[in-house]
Amino acid sequence: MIDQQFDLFSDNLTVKQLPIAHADINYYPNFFDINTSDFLYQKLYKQVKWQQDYITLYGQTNPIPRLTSWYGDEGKIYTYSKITMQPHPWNEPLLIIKNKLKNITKVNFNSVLINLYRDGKDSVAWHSDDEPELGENPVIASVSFGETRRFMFKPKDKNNYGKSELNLSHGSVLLMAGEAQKYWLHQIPKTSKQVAPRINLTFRYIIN
Ligand SMILES: O=C(O)CCC(=O)C(=O)O
Repeated sequence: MIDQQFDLFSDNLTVKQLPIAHADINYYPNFFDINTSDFLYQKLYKQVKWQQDYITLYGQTNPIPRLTSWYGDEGKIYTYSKITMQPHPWNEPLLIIKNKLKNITKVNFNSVLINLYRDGKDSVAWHSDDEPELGENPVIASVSFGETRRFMFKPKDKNNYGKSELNLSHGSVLLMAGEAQKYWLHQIPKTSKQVAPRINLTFRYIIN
């Protein structure tokens, strides 16, 4: 990873660039300080309207291995894996995060998908965030609170490039841009280790 250090609006932010082809991936390990991260984790854990969704594959319906929720501007509906989500209105902790993200992105995000990984059995399988409502080459800001979990990338074209991974820690932001969603898949694998819960928020811009 390539390290840089610079000041943004008096924050002394460290940013690491992940050198993977066709993608613009930047990781900010301490985007939120520890006290703010603890505060936001608690608020989100209690206030988010968590739901359990189900997925049907080959005629079998199973719960997806995490709880989720979708917040955003009115009318910003999101569909993935045949699950359609209607937005809840923004709440206070989400607006704090969304506003601070403006320091590193030029995007006024209009929605956010929130995941709660309750323990090591919770995960998200290989996928890319390439749904049509996100447009071409979306900018996605992925914010993590709670337990550190492995985040892995692999190329869609198996003949090209190798896998890449990093650990997403409490208070961090991973910014995915460029052609990241076109060329790469990502996942949070399960772990057999005893791990505490983790909340992840992926801020998005729905174009329609
Ligand atoms: O939890 C994460 O870091 C990734 C979440 C993710 O990939 C998604 O919600 O699409």
